[in-house]
Amino acid sequence: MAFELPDLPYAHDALAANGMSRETLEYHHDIHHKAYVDNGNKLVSGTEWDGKPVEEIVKGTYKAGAVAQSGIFNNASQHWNHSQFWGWMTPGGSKIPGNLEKALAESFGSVDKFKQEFAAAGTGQFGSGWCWLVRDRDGSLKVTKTENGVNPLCFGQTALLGCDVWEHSYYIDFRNKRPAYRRTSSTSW
Ligand code: MN3
Repeated sequence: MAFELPDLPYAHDALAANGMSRETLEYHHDIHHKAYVDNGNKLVSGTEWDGKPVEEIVKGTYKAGAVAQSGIFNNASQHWNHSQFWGWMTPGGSKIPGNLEKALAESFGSVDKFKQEFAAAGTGQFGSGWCWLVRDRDGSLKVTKTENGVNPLCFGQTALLGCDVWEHSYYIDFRNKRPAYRRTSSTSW
C-alpha cells in the first residue's frame, strides 16, 4: 500500500490556544508531512518494500548505529512518526488515563517528574529528532530521545507518546526557543 497523508484529527487552528498555530500546522502537516509521504512513495516504488506496511519498512530499513539512514528509512519513519504525532495532541488537552497515570508515577516517581524528564529529553536532543515515552521490551516505561526520524519501532519498543523537536515543529511560533514549545505538546494533557 502506498503511503497516504492522513487528515489532521482536528482543524488547523484547533491547537492555537495550546501554542501551535494554524500556520505551523499548515506547514508541518500539509507541506512537511506530505513531502515525507510523496518522497517515500517515489523511493519505495519498484523496490522490495513496495506495498509493505510502513512499520515493516521502518524496522527493515533501519541501520543500527549509522549516522545517516537511507532515504527510504527517513521518509517512511517520518511518515509514521507524524501520523502518530497528530493523534497525540488534543485541542485543549485531555486527562491522562488512570492506568497510565499510575504507571507513570510508579516508573518516574510522579507524573510531574515524568513531564520534566520528557521535556529534558526533547530540549536536550541536539539537532533534529524526537523525544518519546516508550514501553520497552521488558515492559518498563522509559523516556528516550532519537535523532532525525529514528523512532521506537527501531528498537522493538512501543511508542506511547512522542514529541517532534525538529525546528519546523516550533520555529514559526517560538523561533529558536525550543524550551518554550514544551507547553504545546508535553503538557497538553
Ligand atoms: Mn515534523
